[in-house]
Amino acid sequence: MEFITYEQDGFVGVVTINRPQALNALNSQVLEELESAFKAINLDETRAVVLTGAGEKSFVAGADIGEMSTLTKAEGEAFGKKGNDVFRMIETFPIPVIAAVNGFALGGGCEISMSCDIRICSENAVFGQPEVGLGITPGFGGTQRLARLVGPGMAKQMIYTARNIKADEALRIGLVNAVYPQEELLAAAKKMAAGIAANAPIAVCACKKAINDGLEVNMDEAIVIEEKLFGSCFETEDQKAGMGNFLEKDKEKKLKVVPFQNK
Ligand code: CO8
Repeated sequence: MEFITYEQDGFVGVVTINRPQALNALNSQVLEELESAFKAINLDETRAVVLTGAGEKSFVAGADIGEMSTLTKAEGEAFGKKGNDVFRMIETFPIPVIAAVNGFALGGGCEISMSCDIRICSENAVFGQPEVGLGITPGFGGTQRLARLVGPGMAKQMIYTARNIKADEALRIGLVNAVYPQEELLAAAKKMAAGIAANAPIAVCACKKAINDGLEVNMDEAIVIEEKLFGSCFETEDQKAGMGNFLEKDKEKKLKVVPFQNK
């Protein structure tokens, strides 16, 4: 692949968008390679993924403006669908994905971070949806995910004004969970991912599915989704080992981590 690198670090996979000469802007090729990179992740060996951008300046500076500049209405819609399909695949990826936002996260960059489960960022990170200044709407899920994450009032303000916000404001409005010095960001993301990976993988995947699916339906349906996923954890090796260790009162024993059973 030309624009995506992948590194396996224990149970953690690190996907890096590597097009620093264009501040990691997303063109069609980057989107296709991202899709391939995620589809190639071995879920027997990987329990959490970190998504980041190459360099110290930019996570992703948006969709590629040069590529978009000459699109027709139909081509614009198709480009939006391509991005939406890839981002939805990340959002529904069976294991947690942490965005380590290491600089600009504008337009499609903010949008791809929002398709991840968790966002942490560097002190120099800048978030924004500048699309209305370019004569378009956010087209990779920004109108939907930003409103769900920070509430419709703040999302509308950010989108209508096209004003960028810095890391401290992103933290204040709940767009990111934590801010780190640039040099500590990737290590912090990997540490969080490794912490997730040390927990029972079947249960972690079920939690992701329960939260994601539950947010799309009303509470009566949502709690049924949780009940079914809760039930699906029983009789698994993780559940037997996890509860067995507790009942044995063996403080030395960690939760036994076993390969996925329920993919
Ligand atoms: N697309 C293409 N190239 C880009 C992009 C981009 N989004 N961002 C930066 N680049 C390129 C620049 O053209 C430049 O290339 P070159 O060196 O060949 O001239 C290189 O990256 C470095 O950029 P700058 O010289 O501009 O660097 P600065 O430090 O001066 O500025 C900024 C950094 C502020 C990030 C600036 O580059 C910028 O404003 N970039 C555009 C940000 C933006 O508007 N992003 C949103 C794009 S729209 C979008 O994402 C919509 C998503 C939904 C699409 C739906 C499809 C229908």
